[in-house]
Amino acid sequence: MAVLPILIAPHPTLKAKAKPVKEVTDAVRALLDDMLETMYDAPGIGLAANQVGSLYRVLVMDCGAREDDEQPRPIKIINPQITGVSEELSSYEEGCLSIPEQFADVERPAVVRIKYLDETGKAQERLFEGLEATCVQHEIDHLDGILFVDHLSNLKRNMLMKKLKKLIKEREEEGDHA
Ligand code: GNR
Ligand code: NI
Repeated sequence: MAVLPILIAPHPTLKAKAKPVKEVTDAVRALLDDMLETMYDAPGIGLAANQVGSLYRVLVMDCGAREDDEQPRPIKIINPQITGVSEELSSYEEGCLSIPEQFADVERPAVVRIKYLDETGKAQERLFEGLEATCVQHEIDHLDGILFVDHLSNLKRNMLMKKLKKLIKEREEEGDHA
């Protein structure tokens, strides 16, 4: 297992479409484990392959314990397909590890049905609701080269990307002096 570097926008791999996994091999399982370790280290609640420079159609997430059990709930998802969306929408203030320290409200279907392969290669289909619905749609967007800021007006997106550019520049300057 390893913590992988996370790509920061703008980066061409974050704009690329990830390709379906043909066979769930040990290499795919190793990537999923590294992605979970990277996600927990960040920390974040989801991570898509594009963010660590891979173009396999895989994502991981863990939206945390429900009720009072504190157990981690890692989910590994291969070749996800959205097979249904609710008419009801839900708005959530989203962030992204590839767009650090920037946040904005994004509206998406409140409930989605996702068909995918698990890490054993077995087909699964289940509903995602609440934060999990927001997160899985955010991650599937990544696999299609889409970032949460792409759901905003041009004005808002340009503002966030400008703030991000400034943040990265400041971080680089701090690095130089350290
Ligand atoms: O850690 C994350 N938090 C988050 C909050 C609201 C909506 C989506 C997310 S996903 C994000 C991690 C990330 O960038 N995944 O791609
Ligand atoms: Ni993200």
